[in-house]
Amino acid sequence: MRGAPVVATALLLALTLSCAAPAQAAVRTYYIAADEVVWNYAPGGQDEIAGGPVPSLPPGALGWRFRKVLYRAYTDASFAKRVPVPASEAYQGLLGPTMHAVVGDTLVVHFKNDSPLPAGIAVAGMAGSFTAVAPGERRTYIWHVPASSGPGVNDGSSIAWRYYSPVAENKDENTGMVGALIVTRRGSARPDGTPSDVDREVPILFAMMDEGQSRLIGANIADPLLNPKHVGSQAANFQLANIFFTIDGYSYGTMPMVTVREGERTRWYVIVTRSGFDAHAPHWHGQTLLENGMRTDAFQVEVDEIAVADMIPDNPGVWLLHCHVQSHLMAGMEARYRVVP
Ligand SMILES: [Cu+2]
Repeated sequence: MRGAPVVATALLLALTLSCAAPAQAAVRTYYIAADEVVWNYAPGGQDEIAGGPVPSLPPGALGWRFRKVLYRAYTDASFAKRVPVPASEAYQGLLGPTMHAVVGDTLVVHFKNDSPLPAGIAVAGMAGSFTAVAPGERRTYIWHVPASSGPGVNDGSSIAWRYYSPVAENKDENTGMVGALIVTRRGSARPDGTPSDVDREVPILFAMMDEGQSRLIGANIADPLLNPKHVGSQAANFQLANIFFTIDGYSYGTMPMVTVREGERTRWYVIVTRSGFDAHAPHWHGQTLLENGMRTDAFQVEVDEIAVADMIPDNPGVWLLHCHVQSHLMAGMEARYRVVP
């Protein structure tokens, strides 16, 4: 009869574990709209790293500005007032608002489609049925966050998933619809869902944006303000000329700087779009990070992957963060971050 003590021990362990659970599962509610905006891949027109104006675009390019559809957070169901983006998060650019959940939570996303295209939200790593939401319509999505969507045994206290629109998936992403959901392990989260062993989270999108594959390419071609040279889709080099290599939608150092403090436990979530055809190689100058438990200052992130890397900045200054794939770097896939003492 060796079963009984084993069962009793298991029960005791289960009771101990459940009593040790520090917080109740929460319902986390977000109001997110798909908004049409005019996006500029190089606002200001200056190469903030090399100096001088950004390089001229090749023949066949429309310009630096394109209509896009971005996810943006609103304060409530009226969708009248946007959640303000603090200056410290201005770098997030075209990346959608970051959502947080803890394993066991329920995530409720009220979605309003203020774009001219059918669109919606799905979350990678999370089961759910999807139907496209027509322009002007709304839908509420509810996801229960299972352990199988949370950190694995070799992960830290949190991981990230992309959320996206799966109507015409790669085209939706090239149109601009992509954001991050961070899922924290139960027992490792603050009340707001952020991991308690991290002081600062920086989700960042390495994106090859292919405007020829945007669902708004027709509208962009037809707009003389955005396409002053009246480039047509049959123009020579059209496809390659309208690809932009960006970090959070910015090229040539035009991304507002990420600012972190010396000693601050900083977690970078490097999200690579799934519609690109190249891996990226983020490289941080000035500090090192731990990625997969290994010390590095650069690593490769494949198409459709998200890498998590932890940095404790110890070297104040303004530093480069760029892609080390040479053709991407030459095309402006570079940004800066600042470490303040
Ligand atoms: Cu790259």
